[in-house]
Amino acid sequence: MAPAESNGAPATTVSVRFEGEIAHVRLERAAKRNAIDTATVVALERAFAELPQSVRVAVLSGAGAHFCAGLDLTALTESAAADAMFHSRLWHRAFEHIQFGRVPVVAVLHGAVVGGGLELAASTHIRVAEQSAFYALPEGQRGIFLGGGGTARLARIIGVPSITDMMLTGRTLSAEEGHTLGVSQYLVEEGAGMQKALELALKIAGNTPLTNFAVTHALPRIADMAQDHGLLMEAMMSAIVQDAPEAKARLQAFLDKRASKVEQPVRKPGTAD
Ligand code: 1HE
Repeated sequence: MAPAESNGAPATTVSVRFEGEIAHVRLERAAKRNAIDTATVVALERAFAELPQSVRVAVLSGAGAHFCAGLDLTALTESAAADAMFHSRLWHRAFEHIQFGRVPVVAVLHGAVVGGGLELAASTHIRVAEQSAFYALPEGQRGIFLGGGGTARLARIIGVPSITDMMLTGRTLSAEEGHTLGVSQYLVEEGAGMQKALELALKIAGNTPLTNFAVTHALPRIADMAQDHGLLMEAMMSAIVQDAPEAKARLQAFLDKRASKVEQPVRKPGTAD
C-alpha cells in the first residue's frame, strides 16, 4: 500500500489514504465507536469534496470493532431547535458529497451500523457487510428523529415499513436481515470485507468515468422522476456517455474480440447447455 497521505482532514477523526486510483477514507474514533461529532462530519465532507482528480473510486470504513455508532449524542443534549436543524443540514451537505461526489464509494460495514452510521452507509453506492454487522435506528428510543438523510436515502433502500418498524420498536437487524432488505449488496465472512471492497473498487475504477457518473448521478435521479421525463433523461445521458472516445474504443475492442466477455455463472456438472 502506498504511504499514507493526508488531504488536510484531521487525522484524529477521519483519515484519508491513497492507493493508486483508490482513496481509503476511514472513521478514526474507535474509542467512541466512530460516533460522528461535528469535527468528524466536517472532515467527511472535506475528504469527499477534495478528492484529487487521480482518484476513481473511494472505500469508506470504520476503525475498531464497529463501523459507526451514529451521531455523537453528547452534541444533542444542549442544542436548540434552530441549531439542530442547521446541524442536520450540515450532515446532508456532507453526505451529498458522498452520494453525488466525483467517484463511486464502496462501504465496508461491520459491527454497529446504527443511527447516523446507517444514514452514512446509505449515502454510499456499494455496501459490503461482514457477518458482525448489525443495523438499528435508536433515534426512536432516544426521543429524536432521523437527521442524516435517512428518510430520503434509507427509505429508498429498505423502504418506509422497515424504517417505521426499526424506529417505533427499536428493532435491530442482523447482517443477514439487512442483506435481505438490500442494506448490503455483498455479505462476506468476518474480516473479509476490505478485501472484497478492494476487489469491487478495482472493477469500478476500470469503468469509464462517464459511465460511473451516469450510474451514480443520473440513475437515482431518473428513478425518482416521472417515467416519461426519466426516459428522456436516460436517452440524453446514454448519448453523452457513448460519445466519449474511450467508450468507442471499448466497443471496438469487444467487436475485435480483444475485450473480456460477461462472466457467466458456473454451471453444475450434468446440467444441459
Ligand atoms: C458514544 C456513542 C454515541 C458510543 N455518542 N458516545 N447512536 C446510538 O444511540 C448508539 C449508541 N451506542 C451504542 O448503543 C453502543 O455504544 C454500541 C452498540 C454502538 C457499541 O457498544 P459497546 O459496548 O461496544 O461500546 P460502549 O461501551 O457503549 O461505548 C464506548 C464509548 O463510546 C463510550 O464512551 P466512554 O467515554 O464511556 O468510553 C460511549 O459513551 C461512547 N459512545 N456510541 C456518543 N452515539 C444526524 S441524526 C442521527 C441521529 C443518530 O445517530 S441517533 C443514534 C445515536
